[in-house]
Amino acid sequence: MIKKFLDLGYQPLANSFVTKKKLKHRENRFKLEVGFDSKNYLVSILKTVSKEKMFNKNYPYKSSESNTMRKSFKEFARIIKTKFKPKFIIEIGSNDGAFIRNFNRKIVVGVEPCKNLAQITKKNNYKTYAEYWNQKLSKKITKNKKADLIYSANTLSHIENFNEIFKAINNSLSEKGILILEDPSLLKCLQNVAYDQFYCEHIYVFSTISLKKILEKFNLEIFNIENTKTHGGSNRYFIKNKNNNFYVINKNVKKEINKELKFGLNKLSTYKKFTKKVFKSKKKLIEIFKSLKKKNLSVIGYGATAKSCTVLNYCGLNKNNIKYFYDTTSYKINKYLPGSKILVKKYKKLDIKDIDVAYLGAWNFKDEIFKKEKTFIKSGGKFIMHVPYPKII
Ligand code: JHZ
Repeated sequence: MIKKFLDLGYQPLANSFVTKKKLKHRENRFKLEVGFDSKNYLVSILKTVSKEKMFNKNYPYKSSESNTMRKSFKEFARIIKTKFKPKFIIEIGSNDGAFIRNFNRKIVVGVEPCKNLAQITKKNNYKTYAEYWNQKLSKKITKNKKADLIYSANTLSHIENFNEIFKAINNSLSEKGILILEDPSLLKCLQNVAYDQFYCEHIYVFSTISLKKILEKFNLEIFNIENTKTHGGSNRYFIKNKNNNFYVINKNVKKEINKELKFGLNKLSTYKKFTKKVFKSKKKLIEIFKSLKKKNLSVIGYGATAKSCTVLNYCGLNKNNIKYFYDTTSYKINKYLPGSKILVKKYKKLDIKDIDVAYLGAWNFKDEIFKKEKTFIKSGGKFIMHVPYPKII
């Protein structure tokens, strides 16, 4: 039984950036509500949007856009090569190739339904299937050779049909093959009051206890787990078929489960407490923007993220609060953020002569961004962060 615990209002599709021509058109909106399934411990949005509406040839998000992610994928690829020595890898959701580009073209295959992104890796001569991952595709890819390793980062939380996904994964793994999933951690999301992890694309935010239950249905189990810093705190799950006795279960798994149970991720009351914190966060953020307006300060946004879409629309912030956003992604530039209709401009180094305060939409890249903007900070420039609670820093 799924119980709703959070209502984030009517939201546009988080990555549907609006062109100038369509500024006056009505946008597609959907009710963004989040619920907890007390039987499976799964947190999900209650109304989903069809995958074709979100992941198509106009998908703007590129994993390679940040130094942090490029480095993280490179480092993990190095570890994979030394630790697992895979001869055949499949990546589900290969995006613009930030992960697969670290491997020899002969041993890796990408699956990416957003054709504009698949085009990038194809151009770089990486075998890429511009299709949605499913059983039919998995059979085609592994007709001659099963995969030693399937990797998927920030993708499984976007796919609704577990049955199709995990059956396809089971079809594709070799006897000793493993699956590695990397997705935002529900524990971190709650600890950070990062309610902006909920938007149309994030159907689920997984905990270990929920993922474990899903995997059991497909005879799969987690044999190791690592906490990573990416996207505000993620988990990297190392998964195997129960018949694969090549790996032993690391005690990290039990540790993580205990941490989650101690926090109460198995109880509805925990999510209700989170909701109260979200209300407070919203109130405080609105207050901050009001006070900046009173002082007549020049406020812009930094990083036109999907996450910002949730925050801006939930808190009712618009171009009266934030003059424009800076972003480095070419596809987003000169378009408007969905719902709030704030213009996205081509990134320029922040200059105290023009800007007093920047709202950090890409708060998950705080360290990278603060390093880049150290001159602005030294000259007295400020940032607004809304996690773990709204403040000016
Ligand atoms: P970032 C997307 O979410 C969507 P978003 C998706 N659903 C998902 O799960 C995560 O990614 C993984 C810009 N930027 O990564 C680039 C700068 O302008 O937080 C990006 O537009 N300057 C698949 O959109 C945005 O910020 C910079 O210096 O919430 C970051 O988006 C840096 C570092 C980033 O993901």
